[in-house]
Amino acid sequence: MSQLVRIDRVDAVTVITLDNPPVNAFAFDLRVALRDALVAGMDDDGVEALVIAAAGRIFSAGADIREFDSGASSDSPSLPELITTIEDAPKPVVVALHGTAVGGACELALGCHGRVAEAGTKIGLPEVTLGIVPGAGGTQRLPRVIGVAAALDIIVSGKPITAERGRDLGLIDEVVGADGDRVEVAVALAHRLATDSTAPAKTRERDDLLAEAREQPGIFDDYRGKIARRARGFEAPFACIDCVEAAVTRPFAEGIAFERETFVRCRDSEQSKAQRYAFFAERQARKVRGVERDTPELTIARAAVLGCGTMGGGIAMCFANAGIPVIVTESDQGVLDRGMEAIRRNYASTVSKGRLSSDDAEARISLIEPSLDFDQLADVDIVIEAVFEDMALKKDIFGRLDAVCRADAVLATNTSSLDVNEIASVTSRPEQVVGTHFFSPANVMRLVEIVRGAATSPETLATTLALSRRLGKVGVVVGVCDSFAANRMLYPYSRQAQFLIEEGAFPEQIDRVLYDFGLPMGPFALSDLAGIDVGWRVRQHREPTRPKNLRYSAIADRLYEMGRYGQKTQKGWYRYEEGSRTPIPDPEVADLIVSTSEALGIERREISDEEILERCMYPLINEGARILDEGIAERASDLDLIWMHGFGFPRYRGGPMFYADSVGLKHVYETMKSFFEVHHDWLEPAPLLEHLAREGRTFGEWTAP
Ligand code: T1G
Repeated sequence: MSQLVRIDRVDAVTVITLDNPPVNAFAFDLRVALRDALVAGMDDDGVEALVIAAAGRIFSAGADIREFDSGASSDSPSLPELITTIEDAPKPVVVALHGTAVGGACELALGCHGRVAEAGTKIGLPEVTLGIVPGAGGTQRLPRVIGVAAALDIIVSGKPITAERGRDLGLIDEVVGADGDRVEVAVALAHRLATDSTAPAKTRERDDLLAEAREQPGIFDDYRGKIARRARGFEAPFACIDCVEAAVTRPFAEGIAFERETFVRCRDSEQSKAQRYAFFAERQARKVRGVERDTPELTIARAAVLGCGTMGGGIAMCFANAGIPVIVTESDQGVLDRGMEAIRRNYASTVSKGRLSSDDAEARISLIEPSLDFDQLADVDIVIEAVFEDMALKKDIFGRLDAVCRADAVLATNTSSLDVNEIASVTSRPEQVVGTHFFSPANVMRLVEIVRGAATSPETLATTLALSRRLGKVGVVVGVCDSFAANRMLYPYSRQAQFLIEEGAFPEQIDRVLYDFGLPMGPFALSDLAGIDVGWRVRQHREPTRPKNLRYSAIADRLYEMGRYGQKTQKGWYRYEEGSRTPIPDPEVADLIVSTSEALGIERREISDEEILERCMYPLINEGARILDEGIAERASDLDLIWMHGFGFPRYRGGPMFYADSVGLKHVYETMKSFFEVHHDWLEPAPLLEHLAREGRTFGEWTAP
């Protein structure tokens, strides 16, 4: 028998233990081994029932995603075939779940005649996050077991439930406490089912919980309406609803055929390729040059955040949300009180949306300790400085931190653009200094741009990467350069957007194009949200180093001088009604734009949506190529994660670099070349882009030398 499964006998029950590290993914070989073990058990007269369990940290992560591109995931015995074999078995089959059981693993459990799970086991169908629908009967069997409404929530959100919730819903027969033995309990259940005179119940034959939904056919359109905003642009969530609807409106055999057809269509779609790429990109980002699996890391039991402004407050909430006590300091009581008030308001709004209980909110707030006492930082494991973006101020603070903090503490800065090496140079421990650039709102956006200084040690990086995961963030390591990777790619994007309005477009046209492309908002609405005054201050700060041959559009400066700071003043690129965030085009801005063109001697022209998309996207991609060439980022997928988790770039497009590969680098290069010939500016094609385009290669294939 294959090494991938172990067979044991407990009295008359065969126990099949899956063992395919690291996550017991149902790759072809494991499927064959499981099939053979099942057949052997079925054919053995001495066996009255079977239990399927698994070795390792988790039960199983489901189908092997890497087999999708090769099509091996459909090779026989496929998962659907295995599950039908189990469901139709003449002897009861009971599953014993632990850790995590998702995707095909949850579907396998649904085909079993009994389900036991360890307390806390995560059970779910995350396929939608990969741009697919469950493809092994999940959309047909889950509603039959727990009802349509609960099944829709699990399948369309992709979020797992706990074993305890599963028991309450009727999915799990028995939950085993920490002191119990899941296999023992499963064997006992299997024996009981075997001694029961009736044949094992087939999930597919259950219909009772579908009846209710048949009475309310409108629930599916209601559900489509309910998710329309958050699932905008994604195909899979709606395909999932179609499949569950088929479970209600069609006989099982037709429903399962519809699910299969839908699964194959989604699996082969560009969206799913992008979302699978994003899944593996998130795993790749944890593999950083010089940081090994066994690189020691500092455990963060106590943290501190310097500055309780918008960013500092949000970062403190991240620690509290992860259950880590955090001190948040300020130099002024009034500022500290306002910062803490903002944190309380933030939690109150989450509670009011039903996303957090007020007890949990109180528990988290109690983990945040406001303080004016700098010396209190003497005993924390990490300090994240989040004060105003000024080098002199940051250097002063890091000098003081170096004196006060424990020798092994990590000193991090939330700077979004300043030289981390220069900040580290004022300390005696530059190897423990690192950039941790959070994105606003810090308690929501999942990206942490981890800036590796010249002296930052592998231990400090390992500590910061592990901490990012604990905070529920995606940590991406980049090197030191002006504005690192995220903002450095943002500049050419927003620059070209501003030049396009000088040449003939208006903010609302450009924002519509980028919004329809899938971004949460266009560059002008984003600028109004971030604050035109903030952009003005950054420009003032950068002015001394701005290359004189690189002019920038002065319209934003005019808006600043007119006191139009954006949403905060209800006037920016757009105007806003009192209490509303809906941008309304403002004739005063349109006039300013037209008069600016005249003043610059620019004859305004019709600009197509296609040119707008390319003129904004391609310079951003081009800058990404420069960043890779300079070794500031290790791989293109890291830049894609930065854009997906930092700026809300649509996951179904895989990020700007993956998008460029899907468009074709030859086209991106040729287009950049034509832009450069016309507009010059910051548009010269990057050498790496030219090189890959000439060789017909992709950013995805490129690896750092
Ligand atoms: N297939 C292939 N490789 C996988 C995998 C999978 N399903 N899941 C994880 N890996 C790899 C991962 O790339 C990493 O590799 C290592 O395992 C450890 O993973 C028919 C069609 C289960 C919550 O969407 O969400 O079933 O980087 O670091 O943090 O309907 O892995 O070490 O080389 O993430 O402990 C649906 C995907 C599949 C779950 C564990 N399943 N996995 O998290 O470990 S589609 C999923 C996860 C399906 C059926 C359909 C997580 C995890 P490497 P890790 P972790």
